[in-house]
Amino acid sequence: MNIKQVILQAFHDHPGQFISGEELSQTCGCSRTAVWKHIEELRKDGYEFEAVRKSGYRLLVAPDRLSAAEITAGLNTQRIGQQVMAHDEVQSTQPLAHEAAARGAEEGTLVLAEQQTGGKGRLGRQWHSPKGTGIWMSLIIRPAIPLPKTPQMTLLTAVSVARTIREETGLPVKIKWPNDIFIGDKKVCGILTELNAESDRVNYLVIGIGVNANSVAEDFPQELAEIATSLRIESGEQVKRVRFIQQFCRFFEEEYDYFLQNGFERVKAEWEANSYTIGRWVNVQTISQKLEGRAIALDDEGVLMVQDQAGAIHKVYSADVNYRANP
Ligand code: BTX
Repeated sequence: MNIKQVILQAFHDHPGQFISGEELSQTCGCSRTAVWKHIEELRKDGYEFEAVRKSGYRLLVAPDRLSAAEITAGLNTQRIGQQVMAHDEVQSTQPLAHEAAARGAEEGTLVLAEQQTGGKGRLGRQWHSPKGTGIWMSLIIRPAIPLPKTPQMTLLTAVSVARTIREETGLPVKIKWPNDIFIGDKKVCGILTELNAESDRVNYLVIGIGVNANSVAEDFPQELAEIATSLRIESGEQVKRVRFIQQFCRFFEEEYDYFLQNGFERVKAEWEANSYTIGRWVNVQTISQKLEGRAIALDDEGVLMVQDQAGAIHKVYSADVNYRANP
């Protein structure tokens, strides 16, 4: 942690309280003048402090800015989110995360940006990522799991995002197989999992997560107006993005550690309990096949099972799924 991070951590540990310059200088291991300089820098970053002679400093307002210091201060995890690379504007956080992972970035590293000019969806699609309104981030993980199990990480991520949204906003979210989070019939979050592997060994995964947090209706281009929504539009309230990310990291780590030790069963149960897909009639389009039927469950590996009208059960590994009226 750098000095700014240590100072923010101290204020986080003492919410609403004054901390003396002397105490801060001891905690940071630097002079009181250095503490003062860092406080001034934090002020320029948008933090507001009250300074009272003899009492010290008190943090009044922290900006909703996605900085490494802000996210790591008060983060309650062992490794997820402990390293943060925060950018203002990038094309996409995904290639940056791949580069960082290839250079040896630790598991749990987050790469995020206030704006993406070329945000990526699946299959070459685009992800609309305007400035300051959303959470556009890529998480690096290095699970020791066989390749066929890697799609389970997308489902694990979806379950963790869904829980974060539910607990932070109280909104009723549903997961659409495999990677979208919906509120009502509109998409509020998309997940893009990319893999780097050799023969049967996973080197790392980069999980891209895009959450429309504080977008208002005018932030969406016309083609998204009918299909996209944001947490703010749905709840009427501004989302504290830093807190949202911290909570996501906590839930993800909890779910991930449990998964590494005990397997997929819990994720499967939570996914099914929050599913938009299970029980619905769907049109499935895979690379080689078109299929109509009812989505009935996930199998033990996380593969979607669809039963056609003749009663045959098909396993769907990777596909686009559209919803249709009951026959
Ligand atoms: P997807 O292919 O399932 O969804 C992309 C489709 O969703 C688009 O074709 C469009 O119809 C719609 N869409 C585009 N932008 C939005 C939006 N902001 N809200 C709702 N719907 C939208 C989903 O792919 C995976 C998205 C991952 C995004 C993250 S952000 C951080 C990371 N960096 C990056 O470039 N991508 C990931």
